[in-house]
Amino acid sequence: MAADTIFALSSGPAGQAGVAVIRVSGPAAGDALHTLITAPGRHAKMPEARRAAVRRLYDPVKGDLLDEALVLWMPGPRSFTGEDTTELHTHGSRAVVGGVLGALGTIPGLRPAERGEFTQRAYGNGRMDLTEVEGLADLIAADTAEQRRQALRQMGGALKDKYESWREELTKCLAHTEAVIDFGDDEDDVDEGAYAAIRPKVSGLIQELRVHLADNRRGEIVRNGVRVAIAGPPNAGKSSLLNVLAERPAAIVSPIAGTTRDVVQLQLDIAGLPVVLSDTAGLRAAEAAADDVEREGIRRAREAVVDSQLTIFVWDSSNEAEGAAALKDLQATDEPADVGSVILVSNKADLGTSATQQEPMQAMVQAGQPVWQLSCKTGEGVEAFLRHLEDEIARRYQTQQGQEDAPLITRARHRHHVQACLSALEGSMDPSLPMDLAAEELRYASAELGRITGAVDVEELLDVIFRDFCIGK
Ligand SMILES: Nc1nc2c(ncn2[C@@H]2O[C@H](COP(=O)(O)OP(=O)(O)OP(=O)(O)O)[C@@H](O)[C@H]2O)c(=O)[nH]1
Ligand SMILES: [Mg+2]
Repeated sequence: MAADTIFALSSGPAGQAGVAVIRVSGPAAGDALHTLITAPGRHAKMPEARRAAVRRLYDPVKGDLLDEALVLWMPGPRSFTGEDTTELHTHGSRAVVGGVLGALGTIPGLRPAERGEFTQRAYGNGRMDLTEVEGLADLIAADTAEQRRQALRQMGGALKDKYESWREELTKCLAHTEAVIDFGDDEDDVDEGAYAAIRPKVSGLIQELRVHLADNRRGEIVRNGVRVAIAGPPNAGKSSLLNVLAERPAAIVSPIAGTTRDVVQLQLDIAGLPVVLSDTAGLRAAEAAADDVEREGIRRAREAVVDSQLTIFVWDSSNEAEGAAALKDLQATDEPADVGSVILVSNKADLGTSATQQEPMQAMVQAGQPVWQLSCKTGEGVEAFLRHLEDEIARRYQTQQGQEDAPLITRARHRHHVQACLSALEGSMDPSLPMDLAAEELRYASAELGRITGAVDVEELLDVIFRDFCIGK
């Protein structure tokens, strides 16, 4: 256990809330509580462990009354950090919070906590593994319902359980190979025979890892946001559509073709998922662009499309030929947009209906893609399009029924180690490999899983992970 006792304001900034929560953790947490609740010249009784109690708090140096607060005394190891912990639910004003923090600072053995230090202690005391710590960080940062669901799953140990069960399985396999290596005789067929016994287990694991990796990066996308780009020829009404989605004039709209140049980005909550929506410069041939600035805008627009999970392709229904040329051009870029990831929008329906006679729209329509006829000006068709966009995002990224418990990879870090584990497992299956080398591969595979949960050397990682936290967590 850490020698010093730390304290911090764990709720938001002081002065903006009815209640503030101040946390104290470490060996002196009990004494600190006792000191604060003791009125000058009187004796105080500690509250019962894990029972909320109302107490007056006093400044131990000046004897001033600081607040009347709800206090909690949670002796370790049954606390968040695993250490003795005191929690003070005070009134939220600056004067109260400042007074209590100041008073705590005068108590010997106490010091203010660093960023993420409470959680780091929880991890250090084995209360959480690294994936649970990451889940907690995600929960604190969650903006949308799906992010919350995913973070709660991970914080509850769903990923940890998966990786630990795989590691246990590998440990059993290793025990088997080691027994054979230690006690087997020198005949050649011993190697192969012994490995044959665990071969089905390893190949089962390989299968599970492959399924785990083939997740379309859903967990990472839920965590970082679904990127949706609005693209199309100039003047089609892309910025108008962004404004409709944002419900405010976020981007400049004008009848001049080539108005938008920079990528205009905003965050939305669609179907409980964080969506990063980008409005982009109108796509037209480089020669047709007004100047270098517009050309750079077009380059960025293409980049935004390639980087996005979903593209809303917008054209002016009274000028379908221009839309067709831009779409064809976009599909011809190095990484052609996957047809299923494009939503076709024929805007300015008030000016006439798009017949979608042009290639490549026609081909997409024939392949079953709907075309959303709408008008940003009159609002017709907008409702139906919005509902479709929402359904599409929900279908791809919301947790579906029956998947509630399947933990997803939420960070590139996990993917890296799972991938390395898989490679090692595949390596161990090589029939020409002698038993001791196959065992070495299994050991390596197991260590890769241990790196995800923190069971195996991760010192250099800890700073990066805990830096994400705020002070007081
Ligand atoms: N009649 C009609 N005009 C529209 C509609 N939507 C947008 N406009 C007009 O079309 C013009 C271009 O709209 P923007 O939203 O700026 O188009 P854009 O695609 O962002 O254009 P660039 O940024 O230049 O590529 C503006 O004058 C809009 O008012 C619509 O549904 N019907
Ligand atoms: Mg625009």
